[in-house]
Amino acid sequence: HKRHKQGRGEGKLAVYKIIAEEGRAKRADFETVHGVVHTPVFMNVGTAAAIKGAVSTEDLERIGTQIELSNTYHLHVRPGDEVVKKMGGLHKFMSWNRPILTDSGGFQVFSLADLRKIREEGVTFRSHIDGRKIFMGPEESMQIQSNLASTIAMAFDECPSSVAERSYVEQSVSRTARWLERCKRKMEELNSREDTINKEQLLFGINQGAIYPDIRIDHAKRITEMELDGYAVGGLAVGETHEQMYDILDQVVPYLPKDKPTYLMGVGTPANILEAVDRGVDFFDCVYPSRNGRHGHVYTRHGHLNLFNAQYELDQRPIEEGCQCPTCRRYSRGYIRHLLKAKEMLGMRLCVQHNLYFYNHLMEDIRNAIEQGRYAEFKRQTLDSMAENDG
Ligand code: PRF
Ligand code: ZN
Repeated sequence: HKRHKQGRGEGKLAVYKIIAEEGRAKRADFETVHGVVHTPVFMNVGTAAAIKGAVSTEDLERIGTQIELSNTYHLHVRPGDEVVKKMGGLHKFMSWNRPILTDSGGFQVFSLADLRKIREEGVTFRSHIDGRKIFMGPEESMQIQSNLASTIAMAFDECPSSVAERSYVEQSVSRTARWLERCKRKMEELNSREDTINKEQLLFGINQGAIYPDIRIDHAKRITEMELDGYAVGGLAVGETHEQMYDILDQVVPYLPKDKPTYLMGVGTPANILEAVDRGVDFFDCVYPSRNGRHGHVYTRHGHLNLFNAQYELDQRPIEEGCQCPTCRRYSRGYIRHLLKAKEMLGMRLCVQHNLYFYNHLMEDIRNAIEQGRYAEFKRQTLDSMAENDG
């Protein structure tokens, strides 16, 4: 099934090949028009077509980033998706030629914008930049993502609060399911247009249902029938406990197609990722490594450090002994602490680079462990070791 059938045209490249399995954990290769993604993978977050912390796309290549994630909402507000289209699409605009996934805007509208109204047609909100009134529905989101020309577009969804009442979640999820049908139709139309930059743009559906397993399972069955290119679990890591999140994954992932990518949106800590891989997830994204890095908070296999702490003033060791990232190959904890305290941009940049490398490298170790059938052991050891200094 090399080329998935589309409404019109000759179909698009989306080959998902499982290389190894251990329990529910999958090690797969996902081939797209912009290259292969080896999963499990952590997507590096560049919300507004930039990794915060002054990390360039050249840096990303150097630290082993396979796929970058940007946001429909942010790029629509600034500089405008029409501008990105005229600049040749997001890949050319950012000078990044590996895969890009764009989130649909749904989640960002609910979490960032001044939300006005959700109706069957879509959502009306005010931009967090200039207060301008904007309407976005499934068709608008697909149009914007088509203009951006990402490798993978996400469906336009609503992410209800983790504490939303059952009756609200039921009607929200059925609307999200109807929105998905509109997304699919619109995407097929856009992919068949002459002036579309990426005519092989893929569409991932998003499972919702808060913490109600039966609503989630019904929705998962419904969207699986739509034969999309991949499936995400949304609406998690939004205030529920980690145990509740793992429990939902245990119950829902088995209803999503095993022979397609599974993406857990907005997750998470290294421990969350290790647990979710064990439950069949193979795509992740999260702002933690970049956001924490900007605050001098860095990850190591023996727990995290805060480089603002006085104990690192005269520390000549790298952030992590043996780390092969561009930061650790060259700079000491003491020097980076000085940069951070002096508010030199380089301090943030060095921390963010290390953290992204840490996540990318953790994923590489995860992939190797699954291939070698020692994932259970790897997960246990890594969790134990990372907890050492994290109390
Ligand atoms: N929907 C979308 N993007 C998201 C989420 C979601 O539910 C989440 C939830 N963790 C993060 N990003 N479209
Ligand atoms: Zn490092």
